[in-house]
Amino acid sequence: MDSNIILALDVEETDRALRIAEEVRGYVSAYKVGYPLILSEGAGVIDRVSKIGEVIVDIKIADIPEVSKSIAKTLTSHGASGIIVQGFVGRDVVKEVRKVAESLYVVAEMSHPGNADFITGQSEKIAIIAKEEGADGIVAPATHPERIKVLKRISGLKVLSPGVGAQGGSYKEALDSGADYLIIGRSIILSPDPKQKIKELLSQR
Ligand code: OMP
Repeated sequence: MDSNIILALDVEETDRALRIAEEVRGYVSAYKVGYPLILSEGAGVIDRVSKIGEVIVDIKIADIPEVSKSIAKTLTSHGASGIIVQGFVGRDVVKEVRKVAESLYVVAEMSHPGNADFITGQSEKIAIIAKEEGADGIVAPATHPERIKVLKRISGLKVLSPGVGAQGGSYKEALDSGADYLIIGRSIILSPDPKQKIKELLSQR
């Protein structure tokens, strides 16, 4: 099935992650694996999830360029087909990670309220850097759909948008504002029937 949902596998146990991933196989475009799972179970969990479907690894890389590149290389060797890097750390970091990531996504603006403390004022600059450095997409918030529109126009890149459901954002509004993919975790994972929940979301398209 053609799906625009990226499932955030924010759980701490491999068995649970694999069970959910199998359950919704074919109904999501990719799985996002991040700190909760990798820190609990090790990077080998990326290899295991990647046998079920495409994996975007999200540890929001934000180190100096050389270290960031090394981290991205290791994640790619474990089967990450996409990698998320923080944009606020600057162009040189994005450039280095680009060299080793299959697909690269740059966080331009975040979905939580604290984003406004530092990132909001810089996000348009980050979107331009993402475009100029050849990223495949940016991350922009479904909690502020109007920002999806602006950041997509500025970058011309695909937008991956988190914040639907548990954080208050709307699937339909994010989509209508230009999001290409919706990154969704809790409202699917904690649902009694994750596959049904995904079907309900997709039916709003
Ligand atoms: P739920 O709020 O449970 O749907 O999860 C959202 C997912 O998107 C989590 O895995 C977050 O780490 C991620 N995320 C955000 O929530 N906000 C952001 O600004 C960026 C991300 C991300 O980069 O994926």
